[in-house]
Amino acid sequence: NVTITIDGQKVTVPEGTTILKASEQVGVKIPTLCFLDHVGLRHIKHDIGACRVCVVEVEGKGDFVSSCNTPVQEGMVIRTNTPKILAARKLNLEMMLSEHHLDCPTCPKNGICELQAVCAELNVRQIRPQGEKKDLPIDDSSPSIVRNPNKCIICQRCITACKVLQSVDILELYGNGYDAVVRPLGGKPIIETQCVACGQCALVCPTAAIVERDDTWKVWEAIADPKKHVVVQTAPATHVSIGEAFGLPVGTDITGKMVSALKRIGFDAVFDTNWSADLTIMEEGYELIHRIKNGGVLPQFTSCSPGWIKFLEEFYPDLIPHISSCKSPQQMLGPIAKTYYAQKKGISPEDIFVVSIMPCTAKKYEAARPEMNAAAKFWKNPNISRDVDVVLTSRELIRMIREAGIDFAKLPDSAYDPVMGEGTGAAQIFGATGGVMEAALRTAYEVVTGKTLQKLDFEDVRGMKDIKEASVSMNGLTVKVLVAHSLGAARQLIEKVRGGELKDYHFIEVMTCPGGCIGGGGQPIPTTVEKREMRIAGIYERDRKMPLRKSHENPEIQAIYKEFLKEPLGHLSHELLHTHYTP
Ligand code: HC0
Repeated sequence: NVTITIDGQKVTVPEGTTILKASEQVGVKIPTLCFLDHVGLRHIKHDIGACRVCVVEVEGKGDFVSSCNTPVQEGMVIRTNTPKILAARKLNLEMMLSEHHLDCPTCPKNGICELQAVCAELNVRQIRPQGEKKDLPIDDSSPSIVRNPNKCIICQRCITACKVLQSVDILELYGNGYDAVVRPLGGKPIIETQCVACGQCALVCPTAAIVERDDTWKVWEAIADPKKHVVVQTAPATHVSIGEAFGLPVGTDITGKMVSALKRIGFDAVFDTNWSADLTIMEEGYELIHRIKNGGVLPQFTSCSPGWIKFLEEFYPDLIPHISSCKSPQQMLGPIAKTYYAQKKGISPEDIFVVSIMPCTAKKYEAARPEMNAAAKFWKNPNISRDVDVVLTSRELIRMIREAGIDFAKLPDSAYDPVMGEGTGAAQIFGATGGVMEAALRTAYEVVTGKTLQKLDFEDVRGMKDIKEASVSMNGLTVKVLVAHSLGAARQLIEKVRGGELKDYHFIEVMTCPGGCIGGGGQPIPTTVEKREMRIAGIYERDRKMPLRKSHENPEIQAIYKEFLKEPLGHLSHELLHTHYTP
């Protein structure tokens, strides 16, 4: 241990602790801008000390030091708030602002910008340096994210998220000094790189240099069109994530309020992606059983996280035969809305407009994939639009609720609409890492053994450990499964699959983002380690309270098989719910 003095207070901390972290222990909050330690996985942190906003004075050292990356040493005497330090921090911020486009009222990060917040905290009231504003082109080539390099403050958090967390590594720092810029490799448009659209860069960007593409206007227009029957689906993770933006405790189950808000916004029907998550379990569970019985390619990989699919296509195309042929729950609900629901309601599928509320930026990309137009093929009618017309992230829905003047916290609860409104606890846990696997095991066990599963909670696959493992005995066969979240962790696993080390495993779940979808790139900002864990806790609490906790017990799932699909993996399922990827 090391004993130091911070602003006159003595404190003892473990060796290696940074000045920033030690200060927290004596109740001193040092402002930071480029520093990042809120990924919560594999100790990933980003402490390049570039912004110089966290500087402090250490007695005996001439210059100020950045506190985020300076470890304490025995006997250090540190000052964090002398007039000289405060002036230096302000000047560093003013230099940044002198080059920054100060269009804050119309900026997509207005209100959640860290640069704005730090300036407010440090009482910055003037900009003395004369800097030149950059005028670089905006890159909106991706269906998921938009990059505005003019707003970049070179903190390089996005590079760490892309390279270290996700192992995708398509961003680089280019140039020096004023000309320095973070850009996709080689200065290409994002769409021409191996970007998987996960949006983790947007989640950690302190300004609006990388943001989600805003598609809210398309939804307002559809709702205003009297000819359109506009339906919406809500992803599992959104059930516990929207409330925090409206002052409710992180992880609060706001399902009923979210449905009320969507109805007030004007949607004609509100459905739950939890319903189609249950449908996915039926199809994917039967697919797994089929592969095991018939010597199919194993281990089977989950296919619901579109960043993961893109990652495999880009980096491991030889492993594509391992991916389940099931579409994701989002992409199952879309074509069912334009076929089964359309028929049941007597609505022309041409008039149905499907909106998704997702925690994920990659879902925008997924919906835009060319093969996701099963409804048009089913009806042989090119006038039917894509299976899912518009995907909005959690952040976009939050903006729409604000725009509509809805006092979210005071909303009463409403129920989802019938046909695709019911979801089980198994579907709810899809939103957390390990949840798809746990849901699949709950159903597979009962289907294979014909017995009732006594203990529904598979604790081994829960939690923030990056790679998790479980095994379950079913009629003499030990089914072995693995779970990974973040693409960096997934890469470690699938390197082993490629090397033939995991031959005796049956099923692998991969979620692109840390913590699973509750940590998705479209989630409320900031998404810290603590928030990820609180959202996960909210997910499992909702599961515990659900009257039905196994996908095959969902009465609306039983109904669609009886009335329409007939059986899992049947002819109609293949036409509407499955797809294939070309290596
Ligand atoms: Fe997820 Fe999904 S669980 S990917 O994380 O499978 O985005 O929440 O909607 O589709 O259901 C995201 C979340 C979904 C899908 C579901 C799956």
